[in-house]
Amino acid sequence: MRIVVLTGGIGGARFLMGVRAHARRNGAEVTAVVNVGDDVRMHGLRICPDLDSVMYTLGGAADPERGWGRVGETWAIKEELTRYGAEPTWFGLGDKDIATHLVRTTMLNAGYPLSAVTAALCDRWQPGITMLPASDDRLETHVVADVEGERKAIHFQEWWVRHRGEVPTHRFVFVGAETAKPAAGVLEAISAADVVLVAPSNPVVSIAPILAVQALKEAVQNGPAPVVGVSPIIGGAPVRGMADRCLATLGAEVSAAGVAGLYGARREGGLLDGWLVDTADEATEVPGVTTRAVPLWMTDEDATAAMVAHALELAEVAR
Ligand code: GDP
Ligand code: FO1
Ligand code: CA
Repeated sequence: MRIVVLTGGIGGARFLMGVRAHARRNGAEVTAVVNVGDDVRMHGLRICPDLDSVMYTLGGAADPERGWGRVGETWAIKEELTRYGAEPTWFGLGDKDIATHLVRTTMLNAGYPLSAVTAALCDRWQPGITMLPASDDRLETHVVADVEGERKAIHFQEWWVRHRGEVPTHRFVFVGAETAKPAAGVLEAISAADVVLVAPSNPVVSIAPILAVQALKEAVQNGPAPVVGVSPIIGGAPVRGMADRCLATLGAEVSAAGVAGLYGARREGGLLDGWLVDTADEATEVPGVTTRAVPLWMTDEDATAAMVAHALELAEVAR
């Protein structure tokens, strides 16, 4: 069996731990198509937060408290940069993490596509799945917000890390999406998939930028595999992070039904055949989508693998 997962960073990485556990028990192959909208260049380095969250988590090297970056990190370079007054001082790059960005940036500067660079980095971390960036082309999430009384478009990282999303926010723009193509291997993975899972990632800034790559979205919508999503919202709130702010900006309800409404039913031109919600949201109904309620707290790998088994079962039913 071939499983493709559309995913963002921390929430998606936890979900992938369960997908990998399930796949190991059942002999399945897993490909993650990872958001690149959060990517940013800082101090001359290319940083890919969602790819790194997935790679470090599956490689057993992620910091479990922060959720991003490396466990056992040190911050000597950040302190030195601060002493130089080198901007941006609001973004924390750890020493160990910087090694990843150095290798990545050197390879990108030498002309390798991000997909090849990601594969090279994964040679070290052995995530046990194939990791593909959604696109090898530039695709960056920018946020139109009022900052100190002035409306402007700022990079997603500036909106989230510098302003904690606490500025009047108007919309999200995926810069480059019109021309970005799916990365090498993405369309092949989708057309060979037996099932496509949408991780319980942020629908607005993790999954939407992936689907903003038109050919990728169409491959999922028109492909042979059933598509099952997992709700990141439980009982009307995100488990962690900024999804509530993002959904409010779009005018969408912060609920399992609200997120499914954004994705839409595949048979009505949207994305989903099936939608997994938490037992707290049992009453959720989504027109045109087969919905099932099971526990969705990713407390450990076994609980998450059980979620994945439910998602795969639902894919059969919703097919
Ligand atoms: P990011 O890119 O690092 O922000 O991570 P993702 O976009 O992949 O995932 C963020 C989402 O994961 C948030 O909206 C959370 O609500 C969701 N999430 C985190 N932990 C859990 C969990 O245990 N269960 C569910 N259902 N969602 C979760
Ligand atoms: N998140 C923060 O809240 N503060 C930081 O200084 C920060 C630095 C950082 C560096 C590398 C990296 O891969 C991620 C980093 N993050 C940081 C996390 C990141 O901003 C977001 O959580 C994700 O982009 C959302 O998916
Ligand atoms: Ca993200």
